Amino acid sequence: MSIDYQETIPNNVNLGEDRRLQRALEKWQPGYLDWWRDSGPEQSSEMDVYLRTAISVEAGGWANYSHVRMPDYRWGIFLAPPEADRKINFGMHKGEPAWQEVPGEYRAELRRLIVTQGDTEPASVEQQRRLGKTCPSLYDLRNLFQVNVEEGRHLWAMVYLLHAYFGRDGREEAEEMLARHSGDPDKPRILGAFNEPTPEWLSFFMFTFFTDRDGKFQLAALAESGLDPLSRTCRFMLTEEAHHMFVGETGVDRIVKRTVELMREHKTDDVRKFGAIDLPTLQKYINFHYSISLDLFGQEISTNAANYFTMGLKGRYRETEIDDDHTLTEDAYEVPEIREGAIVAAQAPALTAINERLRNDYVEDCQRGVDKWNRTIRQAGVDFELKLPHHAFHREIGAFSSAHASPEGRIVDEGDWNSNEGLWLPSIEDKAYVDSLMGAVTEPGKFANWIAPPGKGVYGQPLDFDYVRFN
Ligand code: BYC
Repeated sequence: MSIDYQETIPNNVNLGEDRRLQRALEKWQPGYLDWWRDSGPEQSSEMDVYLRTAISVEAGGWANYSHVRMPDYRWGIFLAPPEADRKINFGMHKGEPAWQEVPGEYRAELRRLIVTQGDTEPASVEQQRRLGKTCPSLYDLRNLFQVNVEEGRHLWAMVYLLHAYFGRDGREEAEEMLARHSGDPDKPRILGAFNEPTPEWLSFFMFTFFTDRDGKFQLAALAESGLDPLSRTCRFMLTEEAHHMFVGETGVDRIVKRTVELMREHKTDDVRKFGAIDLPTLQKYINFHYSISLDLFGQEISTNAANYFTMGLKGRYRETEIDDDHTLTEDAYEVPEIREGAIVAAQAPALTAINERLRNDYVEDCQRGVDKWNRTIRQAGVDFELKLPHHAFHREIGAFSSAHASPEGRIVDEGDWNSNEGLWLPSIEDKAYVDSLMGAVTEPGKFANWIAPPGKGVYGQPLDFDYVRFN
């Protein structure tokens, strides 16, 4: 079904046939647009940006590219096509038909999951608000805006579910989405990582690599949901999410490439002299963004997660491909613990360890990206390896939150932590240095000195294409 962009709210959910819902969403829309103006990408309202807009949800149909005047971007509601006779694939309702309405007994849990998911979307736009001013190229500026408009659309996706399935409470929650703000001391965003600033582009690339990847895994787990509209929404969101992680992975890779190029050219590790970001600094940024993203998976042992699973609301990553009974009532899973100052593996009921399992799937996926960056380093003949720090490092949620650990996973005391923190995480000087490199590069085909150009342009366009037109 192709999407009608003449409608006030483009959609493929037959919104026109549900006047009440349509009116409720049209009432929410001006508040959203105000929020975008006040909290979305700064000074973007005069720009025409080469954006991908979904025109249908069928394969290929969501990839339609053209220059769009930023404030005229049309955020719509798009669900992946329904799957005939879809069943619930896990938990106590396994084998029953998927729900087309919210079961009354699971209303509170579903609302909470949807609100938590929805809250992250506008949060990330707020975090990235000022990056446009210091873009390393027009290509990157365009990618930033693409990510931003899609996060805005993901908010619409969750707000649609709240309005369509949760009545008055849902409408109130939708209002709250625009009332909380990233880093606001009085009304912060719900999850920790979404209150951290994204002040410059190195942080942006790390965020889209590590934190958007949490999005991939959480959305994949929600795509397994017994609530069919939630599953269909998340399936379509995942197609968009892939681009965000591409931006992160290739962004960091291009920085690495430029760094090792300068290291070779000048036969030195100290590339700061040449205006690039040295590998030890990149390692510190990895340590930070990876560890705060690990926290987003919740505690290792979680009754919330066990309940969501048993109720059929949130599954595991690629649930149907896992070879077990999908109820997990008898199974065990390994979880880490700190015992007598050492990290040990303990067995826990698999049901309560659902968060840990999803985190482990995430870790594996992160490692694949880090391996690619290391390949770029090796190809330049440089002897250095970027590493994911140990999962105990710099954690605020779960078993490790009560202790300090080194990136290698050694439990350390407060004094040790304090004297090493600046070596393990970006120090004030590191941040100031990275900040000092940022400055807008807006000539088509030109790139900032600290980052290599990408291998190719967007959708077959050349690198010197005018991806953003300033009016
Ligand atoms: N920060 O039982 P536990 C994305 C709370 S990213 C603050 O382990 P649970 C995106 C927790 O709420 C994906 N609080 O929790 C990326 C609970 O509170 P109560 C977002 C935290 O429920 C980039 C308590 O601690 N989607 O899409 O099993 C750009 C006990 O914890 C945190 C989702 O997260 C934290 N990090 O797991 C744009 C999916 N962690 O009950 C977008 C929906 C835990 O004591 N959310 N707490 O009041 C969920 O599935 C779950 O809420 C969580 C937490 C996995 C996050």
